[in-house]
Amino acid sequence: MIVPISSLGLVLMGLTLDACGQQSAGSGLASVETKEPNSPNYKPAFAGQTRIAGTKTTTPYEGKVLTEALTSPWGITSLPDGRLLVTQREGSMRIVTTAGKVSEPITGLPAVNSSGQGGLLGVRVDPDFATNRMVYWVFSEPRPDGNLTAVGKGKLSADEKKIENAKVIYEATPAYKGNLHYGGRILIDKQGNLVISTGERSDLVTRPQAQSLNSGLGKVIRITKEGKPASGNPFVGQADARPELYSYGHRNVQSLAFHPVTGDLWEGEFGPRGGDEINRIQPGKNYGWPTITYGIEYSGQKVGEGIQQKEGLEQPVYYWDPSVSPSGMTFYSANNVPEWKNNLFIGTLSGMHVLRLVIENNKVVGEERLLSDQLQRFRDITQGKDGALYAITDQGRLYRIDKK
Ligand SMILES: [Ca+2]
Repeated sequence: MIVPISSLGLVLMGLTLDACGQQSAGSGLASVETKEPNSPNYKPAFAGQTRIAGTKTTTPYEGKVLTEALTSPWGITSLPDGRLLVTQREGSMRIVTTAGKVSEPITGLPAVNSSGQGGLLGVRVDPDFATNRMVYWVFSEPRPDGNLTAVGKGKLSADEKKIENAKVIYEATPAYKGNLHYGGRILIDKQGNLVISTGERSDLVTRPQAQSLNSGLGKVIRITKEGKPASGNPFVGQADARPELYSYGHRNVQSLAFHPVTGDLWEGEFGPRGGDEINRIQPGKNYGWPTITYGIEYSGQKVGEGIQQKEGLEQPVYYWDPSVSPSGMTFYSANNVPEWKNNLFIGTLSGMHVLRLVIENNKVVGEERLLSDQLQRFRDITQGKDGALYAITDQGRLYRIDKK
């Protein structure tokens, strides 16, 4: 099924002159957000931190559904041959071709707790996968005292039917009896370390641990492929701090991506009612939750003191109110659609679109919402070996998003 997105009307809008009469690719249109904020009294820390000007892709492109046969897919990544490895939340993986052919479930993974937001989550393959066939994944691990975000690794068998010698290499303790806010993304950095995101488990009782350097909750974590703290981590040698921590003060991090030019680590996390954020992560820094936030409690109450800025706490590069629920994200580094180069693409859940952010000098200068007409909860997105974007949805679809 082919869903045409671009039209002549959109092309013309993309060339609209802004109020100053200057043609601008990123600042010519009204903000894509038209709904009232939950917190109209919360003011951004700097111009352009929210509700930036809209932008429109002028290159004709399409979002094509390749399959609808996936079951709650959560993470997607490319294999060296261009096929896609996809996790399913219930605890299995599938290999999908770019023609949409779906393999039988790959078994052999450790048990997952798939209640609530838990299950088999993010996935990456080793940079040397072609020779070692190693796979790394994040999951919610059942434990006698609750459950927690954990990291596993194992070898994809030659027949691609199972993961062999699966091993749990890291556990973001403490465990907790809940089923929300596991984080769950994973990247492999240039040094070959695993960069993992966790969540603060949502409840008021665990939330303060996002600020604790002696807890795995609400963090970005950087470990070796053996699960040990990576060398160069910011808190190595500091008393009462865990050496595997990379940044802290996070709520529930389902977005991680490296910028293709600067190499910086970018992160996205859910706020409560409003306050979803994009951050540029620097090692050792405190990203504020729950001390500062642009969101409010689901009840409508303020969070903590109800402050949005504080000395020593990092401001998000960008935030949304109301929420869009940013999940998986990727920077676009291909040439298929030149105007997308180095843009950030984010799958949104409650927003039900693929979000495109144009970023210049570490600031957001334009926002676009793609595939809104599909009414899908976009869980993760990755760039394929062919330079197309591939996105999975909670409803079980895999999309290819590319030039027509
Ligand atoms: Ca924050």
